[in-house]
Amino acid sequence: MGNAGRKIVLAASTSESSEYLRSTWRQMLLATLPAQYARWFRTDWSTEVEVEPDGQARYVPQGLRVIEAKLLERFRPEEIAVCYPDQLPLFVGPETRAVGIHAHNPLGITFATDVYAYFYGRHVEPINAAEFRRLILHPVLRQHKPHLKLIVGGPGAWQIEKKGLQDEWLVDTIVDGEAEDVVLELFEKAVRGEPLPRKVECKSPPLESIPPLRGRSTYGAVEITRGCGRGCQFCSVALRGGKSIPLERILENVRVQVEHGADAILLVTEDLFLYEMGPKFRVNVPALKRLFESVAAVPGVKYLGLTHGTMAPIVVDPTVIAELQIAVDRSVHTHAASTHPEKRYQNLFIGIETGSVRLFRQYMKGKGYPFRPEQWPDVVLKGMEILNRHNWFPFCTWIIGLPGETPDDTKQSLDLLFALRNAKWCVVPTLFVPLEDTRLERKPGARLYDLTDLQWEFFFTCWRYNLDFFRRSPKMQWLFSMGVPFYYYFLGRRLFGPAMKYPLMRFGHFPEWLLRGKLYLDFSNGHNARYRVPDQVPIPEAPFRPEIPDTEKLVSLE
Ligand code: B12
Ligand code: SF4
Repeated sequence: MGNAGRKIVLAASTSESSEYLRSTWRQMLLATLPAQYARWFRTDWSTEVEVEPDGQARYVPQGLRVIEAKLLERFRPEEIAVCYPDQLPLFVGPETRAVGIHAHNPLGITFATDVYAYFYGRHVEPINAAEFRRLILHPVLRQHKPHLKLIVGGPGAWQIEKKGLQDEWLVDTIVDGEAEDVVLELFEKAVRGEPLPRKVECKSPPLESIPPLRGRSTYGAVEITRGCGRGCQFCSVALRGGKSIPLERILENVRVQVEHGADAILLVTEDLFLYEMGPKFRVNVPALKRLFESVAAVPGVKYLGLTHGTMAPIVVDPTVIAELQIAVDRSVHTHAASTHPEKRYQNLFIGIETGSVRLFRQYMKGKGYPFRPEQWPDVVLKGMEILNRHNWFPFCTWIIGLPGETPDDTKQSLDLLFALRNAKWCVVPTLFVPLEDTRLERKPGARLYDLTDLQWEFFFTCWRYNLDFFRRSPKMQWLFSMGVPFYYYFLGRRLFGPAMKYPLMRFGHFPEWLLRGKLYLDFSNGHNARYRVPDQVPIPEAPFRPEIPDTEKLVSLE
């Protein structure tokens, strides 16, 4: 090929492609750790990726593989290359007409991301933002820009427009949403050198438009469902048309992953329990079991990983977790608290988002369906008990600062958090971010600098739990405890004021007698617990019908 370059080059940043230790949560850290101090955190692995002998990427995020597969319907394989930033000079040359870039979270401004980088100062950016910049500003793209079009797509592409960087970064087109039905026309135009629209808004494609994968995706990611239908107002995928991918297609995609060297498969979904579900979100246990067993049976598959799920289906039909035992047997994760003979546990990302019944009713009541909003705390507690009993230790997100959150709402979240103090889980507090294309897009985002003392207490109580549950050595706890006063007096107080002081002390394991009266939760003499795990959560006889924005596009509730 020499230096003539390929007609079409597709690229993703290394930090969004890396599958270090097959650990999804480690990659999530890259969205939060500050680039400037990356060496302190020993995150050299953030850019650890594997390159094929011809210089192409061994694995990239699944969304980019879908684009590659789509383009291969019209272009020859020799006309397309998929690579990481460092290999761009091998493929971008005088013949290149289009460069397509995947953006998962390019500026780190979605939820749970810049929050943590901000702890080191206002202008510190997360690692994946720095890595994306390294990709989009690569000198070879600038050198050949006069004859090529730069097209950016992916779930985080909106961030470039939001930050007004489209022109500075010379991006011709931002593709917003699922691109199957627009990508061929767009790239063909680019190849012909025709002008492109600045922005393309996509509609959910029919199932037939989603092509089988042709290459390996990061973590061996393979979609099993797309879309959701529960309609949470802060969520950008709430409006994606809901569909289950047919089992044969899933298995075909799994086989492609293995052929390209993957031994782990990540089953990608917005909600695991939507897979082949029945009417009214009824869980289809036999279909899920068949899916897991068939994927695990593909020769070469050693590990199974999962992305997202919701609590309500687990409480409606707890047998689903017991029936999916294979998910634990084939998990890559281990923890001393697991009762599995090999100490394995399975992970599922679950959005709890709030303990306030009022906020739950206002913004996300479909998440708890068929339970009523006032049953949400019980659903969370019961769901967690069922999960933990079967060695599923979920990673849960919780949103601080939803629009209109009052001190009473925060107290309700703290009460629910307190009731979960002995759970086996990880809880990630995030700040509300008004995502584009959501019903809350015009609401103000929450800011770390404005957190109340109750919100700080919530934030650091979460991290105290995580530290206690995941700390592998007493030395680590000791280091954190020592670091707390240093951080507070040298940086924290200056950046965020005194509201964080006592919550931070709880995080640092200061004695409870010092904190009594200063914080809402009292860990020493038994906080007056508002919630306990219920024996059962009754399913309402006449479940309410959540208001969902555009029912036609979504999974049917009837
Ligand atoms: C798997 C996954 C992960 C995995 C693996 C990610 C990876 N690097 O491969 C893990 C767990 C590591 C992860 C991490 C994070 N994730 Co994530 N992740 C997902 C998930 C569940 C599936 C992604 C996927 O494969 N989808 C299927 C493919 C086909 O869809 P797609 O990627 O959107 O691709 C389509 C279009 O975007 C477009 N497209 C994609 N690429 C390109 C390129 C071009 C050139 C074009 C034209 C079009 C195009 O066409 C594709 C086909 O329709 C999605 C939710 C979802 N269901 O999409 C969240 C999601 C993308 N993640 C999200 C977030 C917030 C994160 C984190 C920032 C979380 C955090 N706070 O720590 C981190 C960031 C990681 C990092 N390094 O920066 C958000 C993005 C929100 C937003 N709109 O900004 C989502 C939407 C989840 C959500 N419910 O909100 N994630
Ligand atoms: S349950 Fe809510 S937050 Fe989760 S994917 Fe569905 S709409 Fe989004």
